[in-house]
Amino acid sequence: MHLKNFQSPVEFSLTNYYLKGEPVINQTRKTKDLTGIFQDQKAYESLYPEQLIYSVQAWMPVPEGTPGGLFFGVSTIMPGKVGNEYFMTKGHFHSKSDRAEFYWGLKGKGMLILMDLNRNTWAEEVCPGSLHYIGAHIAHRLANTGDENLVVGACWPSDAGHDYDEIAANGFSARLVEVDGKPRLT
Ligand code: PAN
Ligand code: ZN
Repeated sequence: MHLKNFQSPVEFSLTNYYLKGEPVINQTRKTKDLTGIFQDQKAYESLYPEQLIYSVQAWMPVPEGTPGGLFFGVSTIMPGKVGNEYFMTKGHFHSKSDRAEFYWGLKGKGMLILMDLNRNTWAEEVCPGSLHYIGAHIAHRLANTGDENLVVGACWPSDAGHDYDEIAANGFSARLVEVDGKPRLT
């Protein structure tokens, strides 16, 4: 029998919500990377192209596409709006569209916007401790409706992949905008 203590190669900080270790990938999405995502083109163009809108860290312990594995991610969406539309992620279906995902709120306030294949769109409130099951064939996107960073954990299958094309072409059927100081899907 072998009794040995090993340390996991990746750590997740419960104080600053940072993934530390190897291998961890760091991805940033700035204004210039989000062309066509927001409705108000004039407001979009008035933003600084290098402004960070969101970042994603992920631990991918197996190569992308491996059946049976899992990935762990942390998304951080900055507070802000483009016109009256909240800063949000691009949003996607999974390439293997039947692959599900868990999200959970860690910090800040926001909405998880969901859309099925019939283009029905709805949203769930995200806050620290909220848990979200994103079922098969459901497009998903996060929006920050608060005035601090929105931090959300995620776990998804390593063979899910990301299909951005459908959302880039047709968007979601509703947008999350601020009306009278409150978020509303319109
Ligand atoms: C998340 C998302 C992350 C960024 O890790 O990838 O929130 O959103 P976009 O990928 O839409 O830019 C996830 O859902 N992974 O499957
Ligand atoms: Zn996903």
